[in-house]
Amino acid sequence: MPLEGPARIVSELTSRGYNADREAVTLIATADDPAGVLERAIDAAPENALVLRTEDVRTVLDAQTDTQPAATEPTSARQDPPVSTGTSPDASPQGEGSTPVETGGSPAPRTPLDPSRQSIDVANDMTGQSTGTGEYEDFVAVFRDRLERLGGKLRGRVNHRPATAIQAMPGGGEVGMVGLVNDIRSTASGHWLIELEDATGTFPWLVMKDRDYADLVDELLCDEVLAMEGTLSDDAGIAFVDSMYFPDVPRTHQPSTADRHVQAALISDVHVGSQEFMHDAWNRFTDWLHTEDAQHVEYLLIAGDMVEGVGIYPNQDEELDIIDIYDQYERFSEYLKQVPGDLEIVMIPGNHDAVRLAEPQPGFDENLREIMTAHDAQIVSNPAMVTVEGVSVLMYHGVSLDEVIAELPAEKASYDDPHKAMYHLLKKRHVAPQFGGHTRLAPEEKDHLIIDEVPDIFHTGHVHKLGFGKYHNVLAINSGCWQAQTDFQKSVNIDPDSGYAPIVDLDTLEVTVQKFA
Ligand code: D5M
Ligand code: FE
Ligand code: ZN
Repeated sequence: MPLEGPARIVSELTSRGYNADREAVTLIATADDPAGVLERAIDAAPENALVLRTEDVRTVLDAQTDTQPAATEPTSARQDPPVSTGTSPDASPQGEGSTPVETGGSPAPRTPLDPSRQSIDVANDMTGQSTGTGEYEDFVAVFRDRLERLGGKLRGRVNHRPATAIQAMPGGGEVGMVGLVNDIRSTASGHWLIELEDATGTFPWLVMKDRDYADLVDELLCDEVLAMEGTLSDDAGIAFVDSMYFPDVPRTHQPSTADRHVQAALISDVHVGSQEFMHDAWNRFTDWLHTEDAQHVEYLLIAGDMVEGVGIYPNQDEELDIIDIYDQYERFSEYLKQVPGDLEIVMIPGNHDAVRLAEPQPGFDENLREIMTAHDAQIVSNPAMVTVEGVSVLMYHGVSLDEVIAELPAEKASYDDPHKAMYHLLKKRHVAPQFGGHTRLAPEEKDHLIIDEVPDIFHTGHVHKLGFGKYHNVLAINSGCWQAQTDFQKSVNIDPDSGYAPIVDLDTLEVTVQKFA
């Protein structure tokens, strides 16, 4: 049985019912005869063992050294490349393995990480904190909270009054208001009528088509919070907009960075269980993580859609490789085991995962966590603010991006430039401003979808396109996927970016992209 690369070794062990110590895998991978060592280590392992231990492998390697006096180097320091390149029909959990991982001049394995230097803090995980009952009052409460908190970022910038006070003012004066966008309509003469709502009532604002702010109207979404200033008409029935203000990220935002050279891999949309899941690319990715090239990658952040799920879209079952949702998570967990054990992993759910669809989505329940215990990943809500060595990363799956892309003109937001759609969410300081379209929102006492603190990195997925860029110094990354084009995506011309891993330097916020497909 030819074996090449740690990922293949993990897969082989898994298919025989073993988990393995990370170091055990490295030792096997760097041995002269990985397949033989693996066989003998399994023989050496205690009967009924669930985990293949480093000691088991060492026993085998020591025995070998005894009979081969020429091998004087300590085994763990040996950097001989594993040489086999063949294929193995049962090497991966998928039961295939026909694409050999590149072995030409195999890179050296990485050295174990120092866990005392790693740190992760989660600020706003709402798992277990859901208060909403779906009643009308909850909707009122969540919008009141949104207006209060996002309005708070605007009230110091305009001389504002409540809608009812404006309604009572005489015509002709200057006026300001902070409110939620309730309605956007074009008038017969091509101007724009925007109705703002606050806790007291509504007031109509007119943006003239040839004024400065007219080119911002096409990026407004219902239910976002903004402020307007302008002049009341003579009859005081309407205000003419002179300026518009968004909660936005200050241009002066200075991101925090890690104080050592350390990297995070930001991925999403693994879609295990789909016939289109790209296991070969995943195997190459996890093999790479075991190499010296990936020595500085100490974190793996996964922004939702771990599995393909069931019943997500009509006729989705025709493209399922695994039809049981729990079996999908079991398989996902096997793939996750291929990731070096000393990487810290954080995961949030997406719309294909087995949690409620409405956002915010709590982290996986106990049953699912039980399935995914092997790696001790941190499982948090969608969205969540995760601080990695001082760098705050807002993780959000990204369902609202479909809506932003559908509503805004192509030059402002498109599938080809998903990060530009993310810029608008940052500007609105809300991950899912528009209520009631594709994006399902769960009413809660508090609006968990507000971007309260400015993140240093904003990480989303969902649209299966890779794109990144900076908005007011915030790094926005949409991370592609591990699923090839589905029939649906073909029918609507979505050409996914599959098998890429964007890697962020946490000390500089520079991005490099590794391609595995
Ligand atoms: O989403 C992947 C992307 O494809 C995202 O932009 C939504 C879109 N998509 C995929 N399938 C459908 C169907 N059936 N209807 C509407 N939009 C779809 P993902 O969450 O991975 O499915
Ligand atoms: Fe997805
Ligand atoms: Zn999705």
